[in-house]
Amino acid sequence: MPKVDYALMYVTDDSIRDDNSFFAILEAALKGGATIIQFREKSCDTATFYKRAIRCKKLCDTYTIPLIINDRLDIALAVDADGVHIGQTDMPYSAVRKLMGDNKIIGLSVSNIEQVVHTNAQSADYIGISPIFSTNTKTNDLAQPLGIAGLKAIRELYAKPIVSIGGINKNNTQEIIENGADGIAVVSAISKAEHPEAATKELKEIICKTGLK
Ligand code: TZP
Ligand code: MG
Repeated sequence: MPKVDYALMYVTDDSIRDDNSFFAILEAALKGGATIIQFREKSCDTATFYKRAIRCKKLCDTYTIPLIINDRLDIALAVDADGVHIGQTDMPYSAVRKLMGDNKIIGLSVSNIEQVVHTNAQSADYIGISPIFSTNTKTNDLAQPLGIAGLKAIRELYAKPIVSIGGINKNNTQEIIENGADGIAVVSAISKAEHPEAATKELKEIICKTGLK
């Protein structure tokens, strides 16, 4: 398993249907210092998903930044992505591992303590606390935000990398890192910023200044 830097994950914004803008923002995130990319599509057809995934992979390779695919194991395999990010209602960890092999990253979203102590999370390469704060970006199936208290409780129980997602911006990043997260995952803080590259740089600076534990 390659060593992965989870400090700043840019999760692509599936509301951006124009490819030029979509890839311009992805490249801005890469230039600004995103350490890992998660490609996430929720409603497009498989052909569109695949086409974008191939382009994401090429672009991430140019910057030597790992690419994770949200939900779709088949797409992750087809484009030789670095890993996959699964949710609680996706295929279980063991089945995903069997298909992906030992050298790929598998991340799992957790929304409560029971899910953290479960073998699926304990076996995964990292977990995503989902959500840490409320957000307008994801409206479907969104659990109660866990907040900083939830992050602290999960940190006590989980030894592997923890990434937090949901409502994260430059004003709450420091607090998240200080309380034990190994990284933040953001959509709108980058995709909706007036200057996505500068916004990424700013988040990265906060993370570096705070210092990962
Ligand atoms: N999963 C939990 S919250 C979320 C996802 C994909 C959306 C996060 O978006 P934002 O804009 O960073 O709050
Ligand atoms: Mg999912």
